[in-house]
Amino acid sequence: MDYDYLIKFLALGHSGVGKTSFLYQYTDGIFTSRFVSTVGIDFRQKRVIHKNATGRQQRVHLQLWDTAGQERFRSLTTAFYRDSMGFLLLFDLTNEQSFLEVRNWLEQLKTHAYCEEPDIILCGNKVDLEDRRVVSEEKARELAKKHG
Ligand SMILES: Nc1nc2c(ncn2[C@@H]2O[C@H](COP(=O)(O)OP(=O)(O)OP(=O)(O)O)[C@@H](O)[C@H]2O)c(=O)[nH]1
Ligand SMILES: [Mg+2]
Repeated sequence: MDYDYLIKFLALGHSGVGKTSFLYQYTDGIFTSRFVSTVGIDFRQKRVIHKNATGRQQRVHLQLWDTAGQERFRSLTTAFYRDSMGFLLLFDLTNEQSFLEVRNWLEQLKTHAYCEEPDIILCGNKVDLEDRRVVSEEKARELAKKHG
């Protein structure tokens, strides 16, 4: 174990919102426009150095779980929620339905996560598609605030 902290995050959200793309971009700096829907579950890793308040450097190993958004994999993917320390809940800014479904994903999380109020980051993806955007920053902030 050559790290100080192991942090496990899990990405979830409607199929096609860009979970795999988001994680791949973060770990490898690569984007592809081809859509290969995730089958079941997958994971990526990344090392980061975090400087704490006293200036000491800490080696953080990130384990990023990538779940399939498709309904048919639901029972498989929710089994991984319990081991996650935090969640990235994604929706697509150009897809109203993916935004409306955020509420359902939150319900799933509350049922299967390690606690009733897990740490969740709500993320509106595909911000580059400006002319197709249907979810405003205001609406997204409102929803995030409402659910804490
Ligand atoms: N323009 C644009 N396209 C994106 C972005 N993120 C993802 N995409 C595209 O959206 C499609 C779906 O992306 P994925 O990352 O495979 O979606 P996913 O959420 O992992 O889907 P599932 O695995 O089925 O749950 C692909 O064609 C991506 O290229 C983005 O930020 N901008
Ligand atoms: Mg995927």
